[in-house]
Amino acid sequence: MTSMKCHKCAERASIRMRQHRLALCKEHYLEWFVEQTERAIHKYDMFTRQERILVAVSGGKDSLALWDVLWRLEYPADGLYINLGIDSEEAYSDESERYAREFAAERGLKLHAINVQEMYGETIPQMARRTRRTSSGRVKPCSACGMVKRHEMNRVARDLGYAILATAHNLDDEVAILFGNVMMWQTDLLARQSPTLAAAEGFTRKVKPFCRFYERETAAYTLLRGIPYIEEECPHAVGSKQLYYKDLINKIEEEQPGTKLAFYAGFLKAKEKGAFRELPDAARDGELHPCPNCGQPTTSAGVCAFCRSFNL
Ligand code: Q46
Ligand code: ZN
Ligand code: ZN
Repeated sequence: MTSMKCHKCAERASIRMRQHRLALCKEHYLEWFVEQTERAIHKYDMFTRQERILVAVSGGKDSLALWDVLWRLEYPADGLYINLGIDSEEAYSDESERYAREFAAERGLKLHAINVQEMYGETIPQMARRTRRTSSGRVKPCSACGMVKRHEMNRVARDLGYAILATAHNLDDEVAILFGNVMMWQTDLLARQSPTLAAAEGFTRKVKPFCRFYERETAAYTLLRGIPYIEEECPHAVGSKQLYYKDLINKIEEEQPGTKLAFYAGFLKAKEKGAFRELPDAARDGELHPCPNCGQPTTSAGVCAFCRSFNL
């Protein structure tokens, strides 16, 4: 917080954003944040008010902020919560579900809640252990977790007829992903990293309306709106590459405010000009075809990785 004045009304500013050379009071910040979201929705052709949206909510600050903004903008957005069965001292998964449910109930919004253990007989850490996703004796459930979340989000969106799947990735997330993709020159992933990923071959359109917000901006929104959320991070995030990249990039941002946005916006501009195009099917690892068990698109021979992991 700062003693600067709001650029719009001369009240005391609640937040100063060096990267935008902007300081705003609470009221004008909340207004600005909603306007900026609406701008991103239009700029990247994400969706219209005629399309049904499914928001992936984790109970954390970003996803609840996204659902709140879409609700205030009167978009028809329902929520999807996936209980992964991740335990910790604070019972991470059950607690985060409670925040998601309370948020929905307070606003009269529809929340679809899924429990992975109830549906597939195992929690994510149990499945990761059984399929030997470990490193130096410790379970590393993140790859399994990512796969299950992608599978379930797509399944629910398709089964229930949602045109859009919205996730709350912010600029810090996107920049960390971009940095990782560039470090490994994963050109196929660079081709697909985008604020709007068109629907294709059994996949719902995926959008990231918060992709231009710094993490501290989404945090400030949630705080100033007084939205209760789970503050605890998933215990498995500790030591992840993503967090390591975020720390590195934050150090650069401190020295040179605006670096994150410039890095990401420059990437999107390069893509607009034709960089990192998606390869035609024939040049990929394998052609996409529906999994014979669950019907979702896969490039694996036989059943998809999700069905294989759960022995379905
Ligand atoms: S929830 Fe799942 Fe994350 Fe936890 S197990 Fe890893 S991927 S860290 S976003
Ligand atoms: Zn103001
Ligand atoms: Zn399958």
